Amino acid sequence: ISLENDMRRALERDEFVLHFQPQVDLATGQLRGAEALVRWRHPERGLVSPMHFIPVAEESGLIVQIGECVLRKALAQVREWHDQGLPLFRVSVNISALQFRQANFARFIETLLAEHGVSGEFLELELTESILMRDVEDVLDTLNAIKSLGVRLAIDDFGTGFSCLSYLRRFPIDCLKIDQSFVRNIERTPINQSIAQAIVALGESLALGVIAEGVETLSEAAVLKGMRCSQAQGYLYSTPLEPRSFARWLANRN
Ligand code: G
Ligand code: G
Ligand code: MN
Ligand code: NA
Repeated sequence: ISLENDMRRALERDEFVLHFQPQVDLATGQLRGAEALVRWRHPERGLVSPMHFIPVAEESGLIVQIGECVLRKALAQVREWHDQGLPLFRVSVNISALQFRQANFARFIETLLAEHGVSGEFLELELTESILMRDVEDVLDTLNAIKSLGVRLAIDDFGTGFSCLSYLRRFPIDCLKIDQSFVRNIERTPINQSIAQAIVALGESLALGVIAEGVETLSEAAVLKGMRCSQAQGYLYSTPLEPRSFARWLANRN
């Protein structure tokens, strides 16, 4: 059985689950949001990483259905956490190019928010630079329509794509995510320090939030804090957690 057919069946059998990784304020350590990361709870192979199926899902087009399933689950989880009285925070969802380019993508987001009774301010979409670089006028329309719902827009893996920075002027972006390759060993890697510093400065001057990804050590966090990078995400704070562990993680910190 091909991986593609296996994934179709997984959608029918509801085998995709979300884990959530905390995003914290670097200065105070307070929770600021959570990134939703999909996993496949495979009946024989156990928990399968998205690295092993997202590329095939993108090639086959199945990423559209998987991405819809991820958005539904993320919003259902926000609803559930709200109902359980957890402190409110935003959930970030990774969006693939094919998914973003679906006709009426913004309308789809609007419908999902309404269905789950979740306000747009509790959702952030993580887009890659490659999504933004094609069909600029269409992209701009979609971004504006999404923004009008109150949803936040972040650029994932910032600095790794082939972008021209001028798109930051035109597109209603809220946040840059410093790719983890620039964060790794930043305390003893001058080039990474220079790049991260440049992204923080760019964020400051354009009034964008900046979050460092893949922060693993206290020394990496200290350097980023020294640069006045505002937020961080990474194993130093927590790995991605299943929802119940996430709630426990949050309870233990407050
Ligand atoms: O979660 P990590 O744990 O292994 O994720 C690996 C890769 O898969 C990352 O590049 C991440 O952005 C991507 N990824 C994780 N969840 C999703 C998702 O729901 N949709 C898309 N398109 N990519 C995802
Ligand atoms: O492409 P994107 O940035 O969405 O992917 C996030 C990926 O990074 C996921 O695979 C997630 O599990 C992983 N990740 C999150 N925090 C860390 C970290 O501190 N170190 C490493 N090596 N990976 C991390
Ligand atoms: Mn991401
Ligand atoms: Na990233």
